[in-house]
Amino acid sequence: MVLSSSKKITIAVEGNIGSGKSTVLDHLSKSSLCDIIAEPIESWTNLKGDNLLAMLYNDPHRWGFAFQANAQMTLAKLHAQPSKFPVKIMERSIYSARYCFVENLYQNKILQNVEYTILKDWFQLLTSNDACHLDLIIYLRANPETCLERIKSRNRPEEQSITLDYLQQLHERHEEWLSSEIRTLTTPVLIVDADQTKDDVYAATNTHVLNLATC
Ligand code: TTP
Repeated sequence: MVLSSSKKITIAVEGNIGSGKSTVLDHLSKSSLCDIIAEPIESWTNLKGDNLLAMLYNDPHRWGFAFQANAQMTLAKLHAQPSKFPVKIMERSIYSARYCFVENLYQNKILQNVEYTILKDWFQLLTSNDACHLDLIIYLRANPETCLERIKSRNRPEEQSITLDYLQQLHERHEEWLSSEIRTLTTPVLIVDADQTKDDVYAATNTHVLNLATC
């Protein structure tokens, strides 16, 4: 990819729950060239006093639509946030909320047809202009077993009920969306083996991001 020096670029770091996105973002935040936009998880665990993330896991049929509507909106706001740095790096994007989480809830019949249609229509509207444009997706591809281990060791209270089966499903959704063999996506994707050590993951992402930031 060739970029003029004044062109700003936006990268999304994607991957299953527990694949290590926050760790990679923390590491990239040490570069003075990158503006790091963390996932708005606080606004999901404390939405004017309600913990929507916990409500989702406790009763997905009741709260799946509300959670995904809110996730879509909060992520769209982060896409629209301007950056002073050459590279803006987002944890997740409106696209993984749509193509991984909404899709998975629908395939499991947790979202009803009408809820799925409404979420898709909002998604079309929110992504119809350039505000949600991505120049690169970094896909941290990890085995669902690795993700489960990391989720258990970080021990987020809302995520106690996450099963290996759920992570395998989400892994499939990420693969369908991002894997080079099956994807229809036009945004370039850098696939990083996220089962490696942290240092190897950092090395694989760093070189790429810094090359883009300085070219
Ligand atoms: P992730 O976005 O995967 O964030 P993470 O902190 O688990 O990432 P990592 O370990 O790689 O640093 O998920 C945060 C929580 O939000 C998780 O419980 C899944 C949930 N979630 C949804 O249910 N639907 C969504 O659309 C999104 C974006 C997240």
